[in-house]
Amino acid sequence: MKAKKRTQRTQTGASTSCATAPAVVKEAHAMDELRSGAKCIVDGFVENGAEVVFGYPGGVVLDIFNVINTTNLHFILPRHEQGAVHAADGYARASGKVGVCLVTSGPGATNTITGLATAYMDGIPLVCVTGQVPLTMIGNDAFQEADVMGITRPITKHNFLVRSVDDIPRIMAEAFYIASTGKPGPVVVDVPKDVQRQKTAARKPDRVHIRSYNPEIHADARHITKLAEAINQAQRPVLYVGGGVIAGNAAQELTDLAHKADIPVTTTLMGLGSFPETDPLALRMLGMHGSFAANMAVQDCDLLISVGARFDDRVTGRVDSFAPKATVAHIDVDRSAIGKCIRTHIPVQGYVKPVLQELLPQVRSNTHTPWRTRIDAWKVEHPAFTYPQDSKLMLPQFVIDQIYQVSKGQAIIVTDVGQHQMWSAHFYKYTQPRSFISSGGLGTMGFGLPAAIGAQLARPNELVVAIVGDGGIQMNAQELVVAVEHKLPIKVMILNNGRLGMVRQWQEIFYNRNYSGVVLTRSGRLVNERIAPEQDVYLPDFMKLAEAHGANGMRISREKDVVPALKKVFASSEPWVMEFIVSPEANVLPMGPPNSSLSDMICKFA
Ligand SMILES: Cc1ncc(C[n+]2csc(CCOP(=O)(O)OP(=O)(O)O)c2C)c(N)n1
Repeated sequence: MKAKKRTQRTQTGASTSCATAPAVVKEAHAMDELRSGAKCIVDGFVENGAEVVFGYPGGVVLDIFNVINTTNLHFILPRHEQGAVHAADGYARASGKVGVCLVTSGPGATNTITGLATAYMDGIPLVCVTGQVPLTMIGNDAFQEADVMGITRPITKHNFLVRSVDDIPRIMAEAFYIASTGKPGPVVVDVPKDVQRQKTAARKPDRVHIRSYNPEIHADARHITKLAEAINQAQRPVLYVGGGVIAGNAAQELTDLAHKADIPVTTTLMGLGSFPETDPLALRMLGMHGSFAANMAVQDCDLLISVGARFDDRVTGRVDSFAPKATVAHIDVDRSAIGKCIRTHIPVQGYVKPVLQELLPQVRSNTHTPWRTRIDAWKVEHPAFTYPQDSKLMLPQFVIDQIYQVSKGQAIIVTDVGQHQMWSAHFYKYTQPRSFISSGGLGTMGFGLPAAIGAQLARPNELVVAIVGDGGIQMNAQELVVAVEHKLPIKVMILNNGRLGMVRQWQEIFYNRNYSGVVLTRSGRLVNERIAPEQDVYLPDFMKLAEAHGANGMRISREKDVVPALKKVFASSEPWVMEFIVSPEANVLPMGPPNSSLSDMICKFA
């Protein structure tokens, strides 16, 4: 192939040349035989460290599928491309490695969109190879053609349209590099069918160099010193920690800093597990459904140190009244996140791990006894987290509490989106990074089951528990068969309240109980405001669904059966679906009404 010089602008701001360095091609010619583009893609997965590929076939990727089974790659066939991306995402979150998926053009590619956007919002490294119609047919409305570059541009860190087979080894290396460096994110490689069939002698370059994309970021030492001085002087400091600490493998350094300088720590949903929630310094989660102590501490602190968090609106509420007394410091690898939502007084751009390592020796060993005493009083005033003890119906919070007790806090919890997600954050205490996996930024229902499959593949010897709602599980329930096929012993816990619970909660509070479009009963209407657990009016029948997919099932509606059932299922090496019939009217508390100040949170309903 003759290498054509073409330069394209990327979302990363990088300007990448799609031409292969002639020297590389020539050298390879001399040494090795030619490979097809399809083979280069599959080899590219292996050469760049992938072990598991989640893929779904179709016309324009048949050449790739023809060679993928000649490698040692562990190939998994999810039953929907959305499932493939979420599974790759769960694998990436649980392992810290790049998740990989492979899909066909047109509908195969468009089915990945929600998964890519989910990964993009949470900064998860993925490489997604999409087949494309032949180069000559692009733009002709060819069969199964979709403008993957156009569609994925705003929801990926970068995307490539491969125009020359000679570029594939280099582009594959660049895709993995871009996905995993700086703030991680998903990268799409769109490969036309004719390019897959052409031959090349090109090989993976020794090193990746992308003009205008330089993720080798070294924080300014003066900014770190300024932050250390602020920490040494602060009377009421708080560490506000996000998923960046987990992505940056900096949980130990963060914990060391908190202990050395005696700084209370609150985490975002994505930051759960970055600091042990059992530690006396833990304030637990902050924000809309955060703990009273965490939110009050943020509102009253004189120094707020954000580490790998992005001041999301679910955290800040009204930004003009967020942390009003604080000097704000922000450590983040992503420069664009600093100062985006909130005025930052001490910006530190850099990878959190080396920044914290450099910061630590400059920080004095300290105690903040009056501040800790005030915080302890908030913890007593509204303990994090509680639920009513006098409910007639089984409460979902109780079930999660028991999951925590029986698993001894050692499970990897993967959630879907809704009330159960927040309760999983409240009633399970996380002490290890990568032990809580959830779609935070996009809030994607349907994420939980496939992500749990990915997590179990990444961590085969650990207990993986998917906590899902009866609504969200129906969005990707087909993936259950994958767990059975690959003997993945995931435990799926469906908290069945017969409602789209989180939406019902908002309708109860903000729409005068007009329960519109949220009831998941046989009639689709509210038969009885408080459905008795024995009344089997919910559809689908999740036990039959489990059976149809070859999984074990168990339905539980009495509190006294929960612990023995959990013990049995956690000891099993098979996949299980457990359905808990829970109160349809439980609410997630505390709750900050949207766009209100953190100070105005509701801790109890009248
Ligand atoms: C794909 C998608 N569609 C819609 C929503 C809006 N939404 C957020 S929570 C929720 C209800 C979830 O219900 P369920 O899965 O039963 O969980 P629960 O809240 O009852 O725990 C909905 C519809 C969403 N987050 N994602």
